[in-house]
Amino acid sequence: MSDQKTADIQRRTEAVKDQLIRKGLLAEEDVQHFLDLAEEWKPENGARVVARAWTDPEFRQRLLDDATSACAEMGYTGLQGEYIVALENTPELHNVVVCTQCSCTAWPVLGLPPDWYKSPEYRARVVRQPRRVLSEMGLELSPDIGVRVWETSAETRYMVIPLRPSGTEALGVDDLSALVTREALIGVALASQCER
Ligand SMILES: [Co+2]
Repeated sequence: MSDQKTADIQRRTEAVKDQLIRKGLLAEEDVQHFLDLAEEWKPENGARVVARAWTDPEFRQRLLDDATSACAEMGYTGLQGEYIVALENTPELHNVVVCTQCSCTAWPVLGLPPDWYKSPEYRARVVRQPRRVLSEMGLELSPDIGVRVWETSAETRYMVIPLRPSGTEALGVDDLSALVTREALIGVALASQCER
């Protein structure tokens, strides 16, 4: 590392974009198209998938069999969602997702990756010390619950189906989906009744 001052991300991004456009490798419309698409990629989509799986057993089965198609059925498809696999938490097993290489997520249902997910620390440590990392992130799992870490990649994008919280039997899909955060979809949190 040099101690040379580095411009902030915004300025660096603009500089790279300007160069790509100047060299004819990128058009301004491409950037706008991507930004428009990115508006549609959000964890609220994954939350709706989960809420439906909690309330519709046939959909849940389709999601477990072929999450790509089940998500597409709800309109959540496209770039970085070409092969989605849903991982169901159970009272005995908790799933957590990482991309150790970079920062892959299933964009249509999880949105773009949050900063902590991209951090070298999370990527390296969650593989070796999943319980400890989860605990540091506020999720204490009882020792009798197994933890499975899944390496997502450019080809396979995972989403976690968290356990439905108890006491939510009377809630409809809208209220249920409000319990599911991006963190729960990655597996570093539970679906809770106090979030969002
Ligand atoms: Co990646």
